[in-house]
Amino acid sequence: METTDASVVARERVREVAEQPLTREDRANLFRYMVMMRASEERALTLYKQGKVPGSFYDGCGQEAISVGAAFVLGPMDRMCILHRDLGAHLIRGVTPDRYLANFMGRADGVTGGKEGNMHFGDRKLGCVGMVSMLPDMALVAMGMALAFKTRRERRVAMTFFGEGSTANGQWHEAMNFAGIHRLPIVFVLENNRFAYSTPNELEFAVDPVERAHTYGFAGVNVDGNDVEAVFEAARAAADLARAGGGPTLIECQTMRMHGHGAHDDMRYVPTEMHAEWARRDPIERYAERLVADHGFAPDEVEGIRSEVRSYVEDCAGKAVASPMPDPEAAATGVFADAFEPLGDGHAPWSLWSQGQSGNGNAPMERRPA
Ligand SMILES: Cc1ncc(C[n+]2csc(CCOP(=O)(O)OP(=O)(O)O)c2C)c(N)n1
Repeated sequence: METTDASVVARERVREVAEQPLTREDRANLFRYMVMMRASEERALTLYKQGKVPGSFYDGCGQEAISVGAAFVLGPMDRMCILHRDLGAHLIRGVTPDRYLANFMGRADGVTGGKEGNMHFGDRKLGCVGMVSMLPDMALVAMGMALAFKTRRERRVAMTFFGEGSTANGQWHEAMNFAGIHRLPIVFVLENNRFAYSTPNELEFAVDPVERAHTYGFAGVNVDGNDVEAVFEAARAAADLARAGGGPTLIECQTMRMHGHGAHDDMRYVPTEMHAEWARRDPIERYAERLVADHGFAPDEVEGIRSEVRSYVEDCAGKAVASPMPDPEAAATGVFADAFEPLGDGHAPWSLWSQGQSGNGNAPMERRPA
C-alpha cells in the first residue's frame, strides 16, 4: 500500500531500474546456492548424529528459496541480519561450507574460530552481523544499520529475516514502527513456515502479520516462499524501493519447516498430509523442473550442477573435520572490534547477479571462482 507521494515517486524510479531480467548464469547460481544450503545442512546433520557437534542442530530444510532468493539481490555494501533458517544468505555472502561445518563442531576454522559452536555466527567482513538469539532482536539491529545508512545519506540497504512466531514479540513492533516513521532503507523478510516450534499459525495470530505492515506506513507483500524467483523479484523491488528513499517493505514468504524445530524435535505435532503436501512443493525440485521446462537447461546440466555442488560440500566437510580445536589463548582475541579494521566486500564462490547495472549504487560484485 502506498502511503505518501514520496513512496509513489520512489516506486516509479524503482520500475525504471528493476526490469533487468535474470540471466541464465543467475538462474544456475540460484539453483547452486539452494543445493549448497541443503547439502551443507544435510552434512551438518550427519556430523551431529555422529556426535561431532557438541550442541544442538537447527536447519532450514524446505526454506532454501527464501534466504537464497532474498540475499541474491544485495550488493557488497548492503548489510544483513541472518537467522537460524537462512544458511543460504551466509553462503551467498561468501561463507564457505567448510567454515559453516567447522563452526558447528566448535573448530578453529569455524566462522567464529570456535568461540560459538552453533548457528549464532556472522562474518562482519562479509556484511553479516553475528546472530542474536533473542527473537526477533536482529530486526532492531538491522533497523539501526538502516538508520545509520539514512543518516549518512548512503544508498545502502539492510535486510533481516525472522519467523512468523517472532512477530508476536514487542521488539518486532518497535522495529516496524520506527522503520516506518523514518522511512528507513530496510527489507523485512518474514518466513511463515507454519509453526513456531510446535505452535501452529492459528494459535499464533488473529491477523496475518503481513496485514500489519500498512499500519506502520509501508507495504506488505505476500510471496510463494518456495519459489526462488518470486522471492528474488519481491526482494529486488523492496531493496530498490529502499535505496530510492521509499522506505521499508515487509515480505511474507509462505513456506513450511520440513524438519523439526531442531534435530531433537520429532515434529509429531505436524499432520502427515500437511507435510506430504509441502514436500510436493520442494523449492529445489520445483526449480530444477522449471530450469528445464522454462529456461532451456538440459536435464543433464541441472544434475551436473547438483553433483558439482554436492562434491564441493563433501570436500568442505573433509576440511572442516580436519580443522583443529581452537587454541585456548584465542578465547581472548577478537572480543572487541577494532574501530579501524577495514570491512571487506562481500564475495561468493560463484559469480552473482550483476549488481552494477541495476542502479543500486553498489560496486559490481567481484567475480571469483571457487
Ligand atoms: C525471545 C525469545 N523467546 C524464545 C526463544 C526460543 N526460540 C528459539 S526459535 C523459537 C521459535 C521461533 O519461531 P519462529 O519465529 O516462527 O521461527 P522458526 O523457528 O519457526 O523459523 C523459539 C521459541 C528465543 N530464541 N527468543
